[in-house]
Order: sequence, then structure tokens, then C-alpha cells
Amino acid sequence: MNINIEQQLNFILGKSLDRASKEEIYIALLNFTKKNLKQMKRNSGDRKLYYISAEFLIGKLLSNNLINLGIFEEVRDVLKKHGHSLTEIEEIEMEPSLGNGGLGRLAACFLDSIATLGLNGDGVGLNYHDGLFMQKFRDNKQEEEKNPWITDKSWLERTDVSFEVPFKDFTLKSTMYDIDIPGYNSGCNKLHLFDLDSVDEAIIYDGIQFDKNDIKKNLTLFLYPDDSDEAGQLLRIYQQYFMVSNAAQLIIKEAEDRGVDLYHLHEHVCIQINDTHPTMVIPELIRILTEQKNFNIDTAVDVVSRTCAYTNHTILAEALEKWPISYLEKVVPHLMPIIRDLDRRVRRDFHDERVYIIDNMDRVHMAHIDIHFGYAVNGVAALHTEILKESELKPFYDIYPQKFNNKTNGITFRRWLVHCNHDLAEYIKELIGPGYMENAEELEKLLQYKDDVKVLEKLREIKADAKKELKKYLKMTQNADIDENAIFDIQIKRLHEYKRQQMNALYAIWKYKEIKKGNLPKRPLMMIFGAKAAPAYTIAKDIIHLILCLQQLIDNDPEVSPYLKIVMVENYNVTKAEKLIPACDISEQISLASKEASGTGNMKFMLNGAVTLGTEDGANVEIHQLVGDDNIYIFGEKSEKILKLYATSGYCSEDIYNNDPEVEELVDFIISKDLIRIGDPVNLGRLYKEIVSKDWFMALLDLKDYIRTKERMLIDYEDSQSWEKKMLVNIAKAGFFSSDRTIVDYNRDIWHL
Ligand code: 26V
Repeated sequence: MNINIEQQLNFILGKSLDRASKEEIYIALLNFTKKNLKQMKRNSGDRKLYYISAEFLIGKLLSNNLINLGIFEEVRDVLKKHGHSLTEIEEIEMEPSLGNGGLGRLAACFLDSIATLGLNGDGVGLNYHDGLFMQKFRDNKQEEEKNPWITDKSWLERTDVSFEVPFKDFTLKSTMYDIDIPGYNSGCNKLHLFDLDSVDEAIIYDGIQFDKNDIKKNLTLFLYPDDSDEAGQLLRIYQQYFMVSNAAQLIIKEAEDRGVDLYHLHEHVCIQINDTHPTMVIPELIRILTEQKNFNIDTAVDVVSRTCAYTNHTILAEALEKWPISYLEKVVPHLMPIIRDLDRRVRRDFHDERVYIIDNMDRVHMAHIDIHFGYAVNGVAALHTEILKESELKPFYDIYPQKFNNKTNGITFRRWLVHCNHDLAEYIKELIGPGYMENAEELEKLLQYKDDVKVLEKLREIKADAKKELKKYLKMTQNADIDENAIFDIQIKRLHEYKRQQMNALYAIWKYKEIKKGNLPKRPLMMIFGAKAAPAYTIAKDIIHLILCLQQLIDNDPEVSPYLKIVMVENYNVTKAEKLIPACDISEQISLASKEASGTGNMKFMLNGAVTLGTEDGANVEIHQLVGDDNIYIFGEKSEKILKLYATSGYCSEDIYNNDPEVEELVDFIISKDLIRIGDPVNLGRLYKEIVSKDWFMALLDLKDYIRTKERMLIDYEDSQSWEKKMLVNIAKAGFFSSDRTIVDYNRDIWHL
């Protein structure tokens, strides 16, 4: 027991831990941890990385920081001695809502690994006051509310760094806030979040409505404000430029402070552009170098092009941003001459309109700026990078083959194993020693226990405990009653048609009908969903409505509910993921092949001993290669076929619906009397029509193979030992997906820190 920590906490509290409330203890721990972070050494070096991202989905920080500081266990034990549990204290911490999904969580895992590897690299983003909306379910529908997370006691530290950001009609003065990012057994880096003092949460009304034109008051209110109208799109441009202008000014200031000759900026700085949202950093840096540092434009373009690298995270149109020139002229007219100049350079050198920056509809293709005027372009899983090279970005790959490279995503094991599944982490340590915490590939040593019955049983026991914990949590948070003896089948991710939650819902309909027919499963099935739908994405919200209606239908059907249950977790976020993932048996990774760039949930589940049910998509392909056919359940059409179907307009859902009575019966259930009685005929009818007449992401194509494969999985689950072996192999082979490995790769091939 570390007397020192106990004394320090008592000192900060001004009273004994015994007599302090949870809130008081949380604040004391926050201050205590911050003090420890301050004493850490800062990672340094001659070259510095700036990871610019619109999202940093960092999750709660208390436990993670304690783990990385190496004092988690001591603190936990001190609290325990005084009758407190760290888990309960943690509930007081607000989760920063600074991200939406994989892109933002990846950025957070990367910050952890960059710091852990002792690399000199900071994150740069925005300090959204309400971040992504808070999801509430009412009448089986999603409603959005604001999600304020910043309290006067938070991890944010206001700094005196401030920049003037020029827009067309006014200039705004920023404030930089910092969050410390401690590495595990290593030095510390920073996450810099820019904000505006004049932002005013009081302008929010009626859920998440606000005056989109009042930029001084709304600029950093929300992540991804609704951009279904012009004002919303202009606001996104304001946000993006505010982010990158601050980033560019910070980068130049820090370089000059270090005595860097700006003509050699690329030798001392690299900038990673996370998806296209930060793309304007390229013209902004060129503008600053030419207007304020006396560069001629050729030199400025050259230096900036050697400094910036771009990561592509999706091939879906929504992420390949194209801003109308007229909008850019309204917000950042001073960037337009530079963007036009960049476009001229491209047209001078290449005669292929597919690679122009400005298209014939006067739109600026942000990704094209990144590819021409950055020195590296990477995809986030092997298949994804191949698709970029061979199809989506082929004209660019033909020009710059040397720029393209793959960096398969990863996750930090500190959060996604040590923190979220402490018992499993401890047991692994007992079996193979602590080396895997820093060298994840050592997990392979677990394979020697593949036939060790004791070990296999212990793995199941840890899983069973996690299920009980989840049961308690879901009871407490949303009064859901779940059966801990059921098979836990979990799909948690952003709601999107390509991720095919609707296909999973169609499986639930199939299972419901089977049970009604008397085909009773050996063991109950617990289907868990968690997903937010973008507020303006109608069909995504209709899918949520369908799932919630099915949940209610089954709950109220005593014939079915002992065998099947659906729970849709409200306001799915990082904290909830940490509770759900350790308890999972079946990890649903069922995107339409070619559409999921990588996925990172798939890696988290695998690491925690769940078995994947998935398509050959994203990093599932690499998981499949690593664990082998026996330890994963793959179904569905492959990406080559899907790409061909798109290219030839060869898919017609109506044909499948009309020619396959089994499929027809399941789809028809969406508008059956049973469901219409519970749900809204407008939403259900629209979804039904969408699936029958469009089904852009081909749920009906893979549906029957999906049902068959999932049923096979449920049967295989009953062979306990062989299932436990699959769990073990999945854990043992997860080492490759440590974000430490990913960052080593980025550093070796792109950053050279
Ligand atoms: C999504 C949305 C949806 C809501 C409205 C606004 C908006 C704006 C941008 C995006 C793009 C999200 C990009 C993203 O999260 N991509 C994910 O990146 C992960 C990390 O590389 C990867 O594992 C996932 O496959 C990919 O979908």
C-alpha cells in the first residue's frame, strides 16, 4: 500500500478519504492526477508530428491516465481500503463528446500510442462544447439533445496561446486548451483543442437547434452540425478553417520558437491530415508562408507538400468532401487564389479531369488537394488501400504510385484490455508475463494453452463475470433485464446503411418467427445494438425505429422473450463500449464487402475473446488471415463481386424480394400488423420501400447466408471447449492490431520522427 498516495489524497481533500463524498474524491483524484502528469517528461525531438483531426474520441481519462502513470492499482487499493470503488468514482467523470465513431476513436488510440512510444507528436482539434449530440429514445425513435461535457473541473487546461483567425467579414481570436496525453511507461504529449471565448450555449433551443448564422456564438458548439442546408455547410467550413488556421499558426510559431528555418520546415515538422476535414491546412500554410514569411509561391508549395500527409478513412461520398467555390468565397475568400493556383498547377501537369482540384461544377475536391500536395496517402486496412489504388483513387495512384501505402488500423491495449477488462488482462499476465503490455505480439504465447482445459475454463469464467457486470449496468442505466446465460451477440457502431444494422434486424425477425413456429433455441440469444444516427439521415433513423419496435414486440411476447431479447443501448459512447465489449460472444462486423474501410470495433472484440461474424471487409480480412477459418465466421459476397455489381448496376433488390418467398416474408414483416401496431407507419413504410426498391448496400443479397452462418455459430457455441479455443486463438492473434504497431509503421514509412 502506498502511504504516499493516501496521504496526498487526504491532503488535497482536507479530510480523510473515509469522510469524503464520491464527488469530492473524484475532484481530488483529478487534481492529484493532473499534478502527476505535470511532473512527467515531455516527449521531444528534432522532428515533430501534428495530428490534425476534427474528432478525438478520447473517452473518460481518469483510469487511463492512472494506468499510463503506473499507479492505477495503488489508487484503486487505497480507495478500496476506505470503502470506495474506483469504478463508482469514475461514473462522476463526464465523457468528452469530441467524436462520432471510428475516425475519432482511432485518433485517440493513436495519441496514446504516440506518447507511449516516446514520439514527439501532439494532436490538434476543436473544443466542441456539446460535441456529438446526446441520444434519447422516445416513442421508439431517436431524439437528439445537447451533450454538454465541460464542467469547471475537467481535464482541459486553458493556455495563454491565442491566434487571430481571419474570415471574410471578421476576425476571431482563439483560445487554446490543452489536455495532457501520458504515454504508458513513457513521456507525455498534448492534445491542443482550439475554442472561442464568445461561444454561447444559451443559443441552443429545442434539442439541438441553434442559429447557424451566428458564427461568433456557435462556432465550437457542435461536432458535425446539420449540414443539410447552406448555412449548415458554411458553418462546417467556418469550423474547419478555424481548426486549421490555428493549427498552422501554432506549427509555425513552435517551429520558429525552436529556431527552425522555415525553408526547412519539412525537415522538422510533419502534419498528418486525418480524413479531408483538415485539408485547408495546406492552402493556409501556403498563404502564411507567402504573405507573412516572404516565400515565393513555388517554394511555399514545395515546402508544404513535403510536410503534409493524408489518411483516407472511407470511400463513401459523404467523406470525400467537395465544397462549392461560392461557399469558400463567402467564408475564406483569401484561400481561393491559392486553391485556384494549386488547381492550375494540376491542370498544367496532368490532362485528366478526374484529378483536377476544381471540377466543372465549380466545386473544390478536398481529397485531391491532399493527394497532389501531400507526400503520402494511406488507407487504413489492406483491402481498403487496394480498393483506393485500384478503383476509387486509381487515376491518382497511376500518377503517384510511390505516395500510396497501407497502414492497418490498431487500438490501444491500455484502454481496450487493461482498463476495460482488468480480470482478463491480469489473467493473461499470470499466464505469459507482463511483456505483452508493451510488445503486443507476445500475446501469441497464449497459443501454448490452446488445449489446456483449466485455462479455457478460466477464460469462460472471465467472460461470464463480464456478462454479469453488463447485466447490472444495463439494469442500472436503462432498466433492461437480460439473461446472463444467453449468448451475447453485439453490434455497436455508427448507424449507417452500409454497416447493415437493417440486415441484423431482419435476422431478428427471422429468429422471432422461428420461435413462434416452435423451433426453440437451446440457449437464449441476447441481441445488443448501440448506434447513433446522424440527425438528418432519415433512413438510419428509420432503422433505429425498426430495432426499437422489435425490442418492444419481443419484450411483450411471453412465447418469444425467454429465448430472444433485443436491447438497443441508449446514447452509445466510449464508456458504454468499455462495458459491452468484454461481455460479447459474437462480434457483428457485417458491412457490405468493400464499404468498411477498416473497422476497429472488430479488433476490440477479438482482443476480448469474442468471435467475429463478418464479411470479407476492412480489417476483417486480416483478422481472418490471422485466426484462420476455424476461428471466425465469414459469409457474404466478396468485394470484387460487389464492386462489379456497382460498376454494372447489376444489383436489383426487387428481384430478390420477388423471387425468394423467404426473404419476402421477412421484409414484409416490417410493415406487418404486429409492427405497425407498435411503430410509426411512416417510418416503417419508408424503410420497407427503401429495402425493396433500392437496398443500396445490398442487405438482401447476403441475408440468407448471414442467417445460415449465424445459426451455425449458435450451434457451435454449445461445444464449450471448441468455442473457448476460438476465444483463446482470437485473443492470442490480436497482437497485430495494437495501435503501437500501427504507429511504429506510420513512423517508419511516413513520419520519420
Ligand atoms: C461521417 C459523418 C457521419 C455523420 C455526419 C457527418 C459525418 C462526417 C464524416 C464522417 C466520416 C466518418 C469517417 C469514419 O469514421 N471512418 C471510419 O474510420 C475508421 C478509422 O479509420 C475506420 O475503422 C472505419 O472503417 C471508417 O468507417
